[in-house]
Amino acid sequence: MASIRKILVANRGEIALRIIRTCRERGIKTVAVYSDADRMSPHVLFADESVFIGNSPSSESYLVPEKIIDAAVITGADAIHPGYGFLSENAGFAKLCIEKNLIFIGPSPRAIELMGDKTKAREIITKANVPVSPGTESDIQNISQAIKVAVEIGFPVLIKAAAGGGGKGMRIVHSEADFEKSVKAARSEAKNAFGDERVFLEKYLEEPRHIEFQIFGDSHGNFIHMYERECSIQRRHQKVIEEAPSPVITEELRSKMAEAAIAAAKSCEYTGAGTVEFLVDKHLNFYFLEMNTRLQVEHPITELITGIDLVSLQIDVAEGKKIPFSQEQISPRGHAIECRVYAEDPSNQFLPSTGKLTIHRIPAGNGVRVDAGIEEGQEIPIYYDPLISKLCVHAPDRKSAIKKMIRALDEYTISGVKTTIPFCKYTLNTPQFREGKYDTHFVENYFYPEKTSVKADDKTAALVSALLLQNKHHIQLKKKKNPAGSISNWWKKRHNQK
Ligand code: MV4
Repeated sequence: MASIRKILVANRGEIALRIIRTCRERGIKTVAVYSDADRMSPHVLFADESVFIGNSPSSESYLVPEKIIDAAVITGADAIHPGYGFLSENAGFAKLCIEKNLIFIGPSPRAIELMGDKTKAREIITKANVPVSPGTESDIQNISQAIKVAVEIGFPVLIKAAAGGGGKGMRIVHSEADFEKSVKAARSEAKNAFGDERVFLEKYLEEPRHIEFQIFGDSHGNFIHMYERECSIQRRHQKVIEEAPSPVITEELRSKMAEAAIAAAKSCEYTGAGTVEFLVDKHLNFYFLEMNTRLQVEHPITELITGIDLVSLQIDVAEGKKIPFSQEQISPRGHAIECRVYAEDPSNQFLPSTGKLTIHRIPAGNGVRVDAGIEEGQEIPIYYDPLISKLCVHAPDRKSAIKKMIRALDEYTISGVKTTIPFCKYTLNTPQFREGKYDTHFVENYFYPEKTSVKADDKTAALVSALLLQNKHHIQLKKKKNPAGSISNWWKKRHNQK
């Protein structure tokens, strides 16, 4: 059993800070890596040591396996935590770590590879008796055969890239007439994006909800789940609001899906933290979508409802320890919501809003957790994901969690860039969200950007609201009819004495 003493964090921003914090608590030393654009970034200052790894574009720094490995070897790290994105789901990188005697904090290269190939994943998942949306058994070899399958399962169908995920190389096809040209378009998009033109076919589910299960495996063959997260509020295949537990699934469905998630994890002898994604239709049928072989952005809401530190458990499992509790000992408590605060303009198609974070005052208080990666005064680098922070709340029930989140969003002051905060406030106030009746098409169906547009620039708006708040207090004080000991009386007395 290896004892990890020093971890290189192969990431940046909030997730690098998140990982370093747990390392601190455990007395594990940390090494940060940074690109040119990140010379002054918080994760660099926060780690015990740091290594410069190259130019700002991630293709020349955070995505170069050799640079990360060299940094780990030079600093004498025993393990590498990849965070999410970048090299976290790169089987070749995980293999390279093992070859260099570094512990990769994540699953085996084989599990990453199996689940990364969506056709292979479909195959082994089907064998494990987990429901998948009906479709082709492997990638499309022959158009007329594929058309047969499409006719059999019925239109609309969805063409997906085998190397895909995140929506690239997908095409919805509504009729036989459009089929061949859609396959061609999807193939060329897939080839461009992944260097792999293989595509396959699935029945297209029209109004699905995206519900995912957090799972964990250890190297002793134990598997547990930590319940689900509802992630249907997305735009451009990027989640913005997540909550746990899901407001729609019944206890019966929850245990069926949990069982399927564990079966998926077992099917690839999964170790470490993983997420099994499902689509759930309006009749509450569920279908395996994909398995993410990493820690997810939205993991804090699972931490909030279970009280488990997922990064710490990842380290335990990477050290070869058994998961130190049983399934029965995990009991979810209350309700958690995450709002992702991106430097993006919701009134302009969620395009990145670049600039300097001139004011960044984060909310606090009972049941509020903010994982931020950028500090006031810092420029938001254009090279990476424009996530400023993840605002999470935890309350005894869903209603109070929504109220708490609205309070926290109101308290959050940002200026210098546009953010997704107005979008989150809007969404939390819609009847669809409040009643928990929303699916993955929420943004296109119910979001009208003009509802959140701010007329004045943000800085002026922040100043005006601060002044209005002050003024409220003045009015209250003046309204009181000379209460004994009031500030004004006290001041007058003092003044007259002089
Ligand atoms: C689907 C689907 C409907 N039916 N598969 C989107 C990203 C990629 N991971 C798979 N995706 C989808 N697969 C079938 N058979 C709809 C989507 C989809 C989606 C899924 C989850 C969350 C948001 C989404 C937005 C558009 C499409």
